[in-house]
Amino acid sequence: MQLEKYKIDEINQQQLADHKRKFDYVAEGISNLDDVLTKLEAFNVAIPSWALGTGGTRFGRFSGGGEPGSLEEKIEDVGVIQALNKSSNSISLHIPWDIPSNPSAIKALAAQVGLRFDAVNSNTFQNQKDQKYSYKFGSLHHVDKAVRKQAVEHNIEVIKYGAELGSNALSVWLADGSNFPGQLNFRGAFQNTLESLQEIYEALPDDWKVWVEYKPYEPNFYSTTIGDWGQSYLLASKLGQKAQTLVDLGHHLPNTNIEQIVSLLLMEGKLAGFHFNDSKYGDDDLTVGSINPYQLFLIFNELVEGMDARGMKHATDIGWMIDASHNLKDPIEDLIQSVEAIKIAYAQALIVDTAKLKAAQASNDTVQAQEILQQAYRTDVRALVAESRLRAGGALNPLATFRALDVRGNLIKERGATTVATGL
Ligand code: PSV
Ligand code: MN
Ligand code: MN
Repeated sequence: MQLEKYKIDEINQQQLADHKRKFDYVAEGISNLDDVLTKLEAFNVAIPSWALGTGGTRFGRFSGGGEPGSLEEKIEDVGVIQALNKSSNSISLHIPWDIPSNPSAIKALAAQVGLRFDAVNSNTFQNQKDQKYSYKFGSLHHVDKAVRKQAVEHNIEVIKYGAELGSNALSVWLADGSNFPGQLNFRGAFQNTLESLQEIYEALPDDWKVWVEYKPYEPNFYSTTIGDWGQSYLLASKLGQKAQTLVDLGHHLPNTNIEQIVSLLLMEGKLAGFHFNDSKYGDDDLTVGSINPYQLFLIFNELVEGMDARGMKHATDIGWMIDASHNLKDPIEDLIQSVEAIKIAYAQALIVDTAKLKAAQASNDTVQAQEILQQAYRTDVRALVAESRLRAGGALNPLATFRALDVRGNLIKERGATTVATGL
């Protein structure tokens, strides 16, 4: 299904007067209003192909109905999100969960609904049908060269799919690690990983990047071979310019200062981008901004400051992607909420009075520094985000519009109540 613009406009019309009132109120206090609106309009976050079905736990899946049964239908769903929020103009594929059997047809279909392909993700954390060697004891770090070779070849195949789709980054996350002390030689595992990644790196097209994702635990619980940003950074710097570190917000031990990690990776030109989600305990993959929106704001504050300091373009110079998925909400509603939370945090960071903050830092005025950050954080910027969306031709309120147009009901009518999407 495709959402017709006039239907979105009709609903916008009903909300316009209320929106105007809220927008005028907040806009009055924003000195860099035009800049904020332009930047918000340009900002997009990629949607993961694996988040369009109800998923999230290995203990049970409870499909809500109308789930996409094919890659084509997943593209349709992202098209719906994009029509509503005008901030989701790309899709990130996980291969082989979503194999584009005819990449040029898939690329054309995506283009019809205004989408392009973001980073492609390889998968050597599960055995695939008909593969020769098992990944039970890891993939790129494996003690056996033949297993490593198989995993390297898979990554190269993923690059080829990506190149045909017009993507320009390979995202690598490894489950490689150990469950028990003594199981692994840490240096050997690291060096094998480096050697395998070097082979993958060699296969990257000139304008491509490889993003090295880290995670402290799960599925292994004693050690993970790329367990933290230091290990990822070490690999990325040994590999070269095209390799960078990917930060998944859920991949940190509780209370880690993620914004500080982000700041330093940016400083070194090694921040690939993000997998956004939220968590209370570990890699919970909950809706972005649902648990700790202040942390999200602090991360964006470092991003805006650090990217500006390096003369980087916010919208395009790093990868913005959601990696959230769980078993309760309608997946499209969940993604709409996630993108909204990201844009709110971004808008709040854009209105931080950076000159004043620098002065407060220079004079060790801790109280004033906190006041400046919280002044921005406590500003209700939702009408700014809505205005930027209206200017881009989207819905003033994407979630309410999704419900008012009964998109899920229509998808259930079209696809049935029992379809189950591929993914987690
Ligand atoms: C692993 O927990 C991860 O965050 C990686 O990004 C995977 O590719 C993704 O989840 C989907 O399983
Ligand atoms: Mn991730
Ligand atoms: Mn994860």
